[in-house]
Parts: sequence; structure tokens; C-alpha cells
Amino acid sequence: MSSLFRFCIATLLALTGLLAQSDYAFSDGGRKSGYLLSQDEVFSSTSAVNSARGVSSWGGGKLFQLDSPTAVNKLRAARSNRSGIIPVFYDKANLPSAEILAALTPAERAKRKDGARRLMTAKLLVHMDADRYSELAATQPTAAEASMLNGWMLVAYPDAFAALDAADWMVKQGGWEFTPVFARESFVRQTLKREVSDPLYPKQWHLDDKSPFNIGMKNAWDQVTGKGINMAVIDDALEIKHEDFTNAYPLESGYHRNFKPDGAPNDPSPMNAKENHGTYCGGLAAAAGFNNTGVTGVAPEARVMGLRFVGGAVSEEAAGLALAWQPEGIITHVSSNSWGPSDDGKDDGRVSALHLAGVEKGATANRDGLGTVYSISCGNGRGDGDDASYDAASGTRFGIAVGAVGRDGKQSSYSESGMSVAIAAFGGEFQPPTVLWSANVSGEEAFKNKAESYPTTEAPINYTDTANGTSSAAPQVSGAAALLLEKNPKLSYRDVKEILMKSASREGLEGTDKFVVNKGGFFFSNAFGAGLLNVAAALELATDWKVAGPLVNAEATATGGAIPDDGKLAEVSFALPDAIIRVEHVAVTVNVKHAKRGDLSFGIMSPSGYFAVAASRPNDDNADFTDYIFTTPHFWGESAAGTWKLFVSDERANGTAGTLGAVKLNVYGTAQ
Ligand SMILES: [Ca+2]
Ligand SMILES: [Ca+2]
Ligand SMILES: [Ca+2]
Repeated sequence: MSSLFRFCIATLLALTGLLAQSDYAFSDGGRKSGYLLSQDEVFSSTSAVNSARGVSSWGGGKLFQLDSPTAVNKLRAARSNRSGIIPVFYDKANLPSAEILAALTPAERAKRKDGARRLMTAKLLVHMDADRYSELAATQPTAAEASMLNGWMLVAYPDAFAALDAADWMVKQGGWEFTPVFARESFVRQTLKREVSDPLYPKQWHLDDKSPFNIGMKNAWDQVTGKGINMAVIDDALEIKHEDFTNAYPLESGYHRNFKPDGAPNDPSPMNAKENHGTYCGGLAAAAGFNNTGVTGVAPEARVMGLRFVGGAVSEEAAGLALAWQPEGIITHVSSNSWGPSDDGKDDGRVSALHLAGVEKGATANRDGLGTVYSISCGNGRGDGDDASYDAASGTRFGIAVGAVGRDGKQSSYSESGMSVAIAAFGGEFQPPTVLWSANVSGEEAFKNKAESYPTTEAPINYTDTANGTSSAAPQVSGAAALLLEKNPKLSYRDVKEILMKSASREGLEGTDKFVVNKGGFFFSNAFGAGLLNVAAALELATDWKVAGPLVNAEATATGGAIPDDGKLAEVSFALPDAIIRVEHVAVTVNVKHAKRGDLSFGIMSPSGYFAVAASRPNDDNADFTDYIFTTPHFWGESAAGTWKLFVSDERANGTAGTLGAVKLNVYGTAQ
């Protein structure tokens, strides 16, 4: 018989009066409370008790599961043998019903019982005057004294069982108002609610947990702040000596790197005031918080490494090196990437093999194999007809593609939709106050530049109120990843992505398309991916997260045919009958001959009938796709086994048609 079953029976019997002595109504200084005396367990921190069903550590001692539902009564009867043994009560106000308890997992059930458990002590708190003490003589108390509570006395007994016997005597006699003095488990409060001291923090609306749309910062910093987490910021530069980057590693650490030809190789600092993108993006992720200065990042105590790389022509080798960055002697937990290929709506979206190798190396080898978590902005080209599906940099299955939302819950006007988009955070629109506050490059020149471009700016020198773009959204996810990894360092990059998607909020968001639930229970839209970042919900999920098993991959190939100009679908099927895989990412490699590839849209359909779509890009008048890999997380949680399909549609009857050539489908996930 399981202990729960016994417990339920005891509870049921108690409630039905068959074991009346297990159900108590006490008066704690006048406040009535119901308690259940456990019939089959006792506590002791000094004695060993015969326990047929198990012993667990709790409350600084041990909890002994007794071998029969009424074993407590035997112990009570054996007066000589019960020294140091404590009866266990449950506070009914903190214990769910027997049915709810029965429905919980064993771990959750144990947690709920732990929270409601109260230990008997050897004292009772009795509502009486000193002259009534003699009436208790039959219970053999050892002493009585006034308590701190007016009119209530503490009556002591030789041990907790004797106090319990006295309690039963008083119940039987009637006319006594009392409660046992219980012991309950209490906890050291690891962190206290911290006052955010940063003077510009009240301006940072994207961190406000009371906004109708918010990224769930409520109580997040009471748990974690990014302590012990290292974050690489790959950008145009990072002003590591900024007054609000006191958490950046010092220059001498050698943990920074400048991949551009000007400046010292170990110094990522901007060479001019226009190189301020990395400083405001890095600030959104991890500007120092609680330091009475400026703003705060989402991870206010993470440590920052700057990689000066973006803007201007630098080698693909540098891209790979920057992405895989993990200096000797430390771990790169998070890599924040607010950059990518051109968003002109025409770029074919491919990135170099060295770039891809860098991100793959970081995700699979860094952090002792758990992987650096890559947060990558999904692109700002929606106004130019661009779609994030055509961007292998942000779409990579080793990263998290981040879209942008305005303060009003609307997809930012520039934020690209796409089948690769995993999540969204705030990016705002174009002018203060619809844009975000962060750090800015220090000094007069940057301050003046800002005022020229943004007439409504109010930010003081060294700060900005003009941060926007998917560039601003991605660092919030980087900061969130840092918080998650402090909370649970065992999470792999895949776990972090799943947790962020699973915990995202969707309520009220408005974008190019609606959320649709897939067969794995995940909701996705191309506009927001799984929805708006929700840090508090993610932290809660991360606590007891069951980490993902080894990554497996199923592959199938096919050859397409004509893609008619009239909108009729070209279609290929991939049979994966034996792919017993819980899907994480699906990647489809396409080869297309087409004089104007921007006419084409692509749809992937899973065996369940769920669709992921890459819209056509009307401005892309270039020809052909060669080994372009569309990647999507939108089938996450589905089962891979069955028939997958790829559809290609030519959306413009303009006389240019084409052919779908070799196609490959890869499904990545875990064995089911
Ligand atoms: Ca600060
Ligand atoms: Ca793009
Ligand atoms: Ca056409």
C-alpha cells in the first residue's frame, strides 16, 4: 500500500469521524485552526524508530514512515520508548484535499505535505489563569508559565507525546481552549526584495512588470541577477569603461577582443561616438544594476565580454571566432547577437561555413558541452518585404531568433516575421517615448549625435532613450538566458530555448499572423514565435526542468519538379515512418531554379498537418536558391514519424516560373 494511499485513508477516516482523534480543532490565541494528526509517521532528530516504509530527511531531523496506519497509537501506548519521538500534524489550511493530493506527482505531493507539516512540541498554549493550572493535574504537566499572549499560559510536559496525551484529555473533558505549540520548517531567505537604485530605471518601461504587456520581471531579481554568468556581446563595439558597465571584465583580463583592423586587439571599445550600437544593446542585456548609476540590464550582475566585430568588412573567420568565443579559463554562458546579414529583402540569407562552424562549436563544445546560448535578433526588414525565414544567421537551430514588440503589444513595424522566429521581446518603434532606455557611448559627441537624430530625446549624457529594433529585443533574451543559467546551470542551449518558448506570453499580441497550437502543445506565430518573453514564468519552469536527452536527427531527401507560374503548388513528400523523435527543429535544404526567386513562398507540413511558412519576398528579384536551409522551431514537441511535405508556390503570375530540384529534410530532436 502506498504511503499516499495510507495517508488518504487516514485523512478520509479522520474526516468521516472513524478515527476522530486524528482530526483536531485548536484555538491558537483565539484563532480556530484544523489539524490532522498523522497516524503513520513520526519525527525525530535524536532517536531511530522502526520504520518499515522509509525514512526521509526533513526539518533538520528524520521523518519515519511507520508500518501500519495506526502505529502512532502503539508508540503512544509504549510510554517508556517514545523519548525524543515527535508526533506529526498537518495544518489543514495548507494541505490540499485528498483528491488533489492524489492527483499530484510524488514530488509535488511531498512538497505540499512538507509545507503543511507541523511538529508537536512538549508544550501547549492554554487559555487560562494561573489558578486553573491545578485542574490539569490529571495530565501530569511539569510546569506552567505566562506566555507573551495575554490570558494564555504555556503548559509544559515531559515530552511531545505527553503533551499530545494532555491535548486528547482536554478535548475529551471539553471546556478548554488551547493549541499545541507547533514547530514548523522555516527557511533562510536567500535574497530580499531589492530596491532598484539605478536612477534611470523608472524610465525603462520595457522592465516594468506592471505594464499591460511586459517581459515578466516581477520578482525575477529577488531570485537571480546573472551572478556568475559570462556574456559575450558581439557588436560594433562595447564601451567596457562606461560608468554603468562596472560588471564588464577589465581590459587586462584578455577576455575581450577587437576583430576590426583599427584599435588594439584586446580592446573592444568604440573608436568613435557613432559606434554606440553594442553599448546600448549590451546595456539592455547586462548594464550593471543596483549600483546607483544610470540604467540596468535584464541580467544586472552578469559579467560582460565585448567582441568588436560588426560593421565594416571583417573576415568570415572572425565571425566564426567571435561566435565560438570562450577565452581560456572561463566559460561563455551567453552570446548576445544584434547583427546579421542585410535586411534588404533580397539577400539570400546564407552565411559562411566558418560562421556556421563558429556557432555550432559554441553550442556543442562551449560550457562543457551544454552550449553557449545564442540570442540573435531576427531582422528589421519587414518594411522592405524581408522575412526572417531567409536568414540563416538568426534562423540557426543553435540559436534563438528574437523578434520585436512595441509597448502596445503590436509587432514592431520593422520586425520581420518568419518560420525561424522563436520568441519576441521589446523593440519599440522609432522616437522617444516609444523606444527603449539604455546605456550610450559616453561623452558630448554621442550626446549631440543623438539629439540631432532624435528631436524628442530626453536621455542624459552617457545614456540613450532611443534604443530600438530587433537589436534591442535580442539582448533582453540574452539577459533572460543569463538569469535562467544562474537559476539552473545544468540547462543546455536547447533546454533554454524550450523553456523560453514554453513560458512566453501570447495574450493580446497583434502581428502579421495568429498563434496556432501545434500537436506538441506549443503555440507559434511567424510574427512572435512562441510569444513575448516572460522571465518569471521561465524561471519557474527552469527550477525543476528535466533536461533534454541527446540530440538525434532523421533525414530524408527528394527531388521536386516544375513550379508553375499560376500559383499551383509544387509538392514533395518525405517519408519518415521510423523517425520516433520528439521534434525540436526542422530544417529543409532547397535547391530552386527560378529567375525571380522572390515570387516563391515555401510551406513545410508535418505528419500532424501543422504548417510552417516562409512568405514570398516581393523585392527579391535575384535568381535561384542554392542549398538554402530553412530552419524552424515551430514543430517543437511534435512527433516526427510519418510523412512530411514541402510545398512551393509561385505567387506572381508574371511569366517567370521555375523548378524545384534536390530537397533535403532534417528533423532534429530527442528519441521518444
Ligand atoms: Ca546601473
Ligand atoms: Ca532579414
Ligand atoms: Ca512568377
